[in-house]
Amino acid sequence: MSQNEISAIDDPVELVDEQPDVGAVRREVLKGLTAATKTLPPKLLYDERGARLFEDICETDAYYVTRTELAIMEADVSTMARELGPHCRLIEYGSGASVKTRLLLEHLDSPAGYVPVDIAKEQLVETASTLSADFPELSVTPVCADFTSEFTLPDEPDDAARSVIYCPGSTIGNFHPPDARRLLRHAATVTGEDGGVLIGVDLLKPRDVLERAYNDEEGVTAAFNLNVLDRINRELDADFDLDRFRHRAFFNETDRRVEMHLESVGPQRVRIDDTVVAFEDGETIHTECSYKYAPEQFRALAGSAGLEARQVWTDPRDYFSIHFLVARS
Ligand code: AVJ
Repeated sequence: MSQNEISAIDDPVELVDEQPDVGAVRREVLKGLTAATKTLPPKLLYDERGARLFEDICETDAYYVTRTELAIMEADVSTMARELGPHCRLIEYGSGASVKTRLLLEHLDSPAGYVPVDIAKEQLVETASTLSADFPELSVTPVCADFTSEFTLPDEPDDAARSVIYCPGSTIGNFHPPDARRLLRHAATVTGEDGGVLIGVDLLKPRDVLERAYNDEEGVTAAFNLNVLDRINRELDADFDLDRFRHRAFFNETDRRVEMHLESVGPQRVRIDDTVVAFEDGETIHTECSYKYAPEQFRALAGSAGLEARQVWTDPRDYFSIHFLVARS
């Protein structure tokens, strides 16, 4: 799926480029759209435009997630930095704009490197260059990859006391619990006995708050969701009519997740390369799950991956949580 090459970009940072190529995207799109229940993997939402739209979502009034997590970071970053300890190498899964990471990096004692991993290449390169300029002492090694499949991490530098995987934003919520467990177990093997996982997890809360957050009045989330069809039109040879799909997001209480779908307006046929996909009126493409946890549920999930919480931080409303997980003794 990937060409593993190291290319010099803007002077100080070197990109490890394992971004899935168009062939990999095509395979995932066709697999998802020809299945009995149509789905697209949420990672496909993050092309260049999608990554920018997600940043806009974070600015909406309704989307409490980013704002709440940032407030927890602001309140507790010193304690977090102390837990992570001196000479810690930080590996971030789904780094995006790295806003919260800045706060952490500012408070860490002599960090031994920062490895942002993200699938959205343009945003990754730009963020890594800016961070590298703002933290001149810090070695920044961006890796463009799909962290749900095999990818290469740079070796731990000799002066690193430990590696910690940072996974903020409730990115873990995009995974069905068995996949989340696998990801956590893999993270535990990457960081080993001395390392850890600092992870943001969105919490269960009243339905109206959740549904508002994924149906903002400005329509940014709708644009973000619909962009995946536009991206498929642009990157593959496809003819989705964006006016004939509608954004739908709702809380599925049984499965404790917010679901995002694209609903067909009327019956229609869409062509992707040589494949024709038929939609019934009202049929949907399921584009995202965003699981919400009770703190003890997440604790149990981490436990089943061999990790235990050394510390958990929340906000006063208990909307969001940040867990520092270490290998279970
Ligand atoms: C970045 C995956 C955490 O699930 O809340 C925001 C993505 N989707 N609005 C989330 C998202 C719709 C977001 N994550």
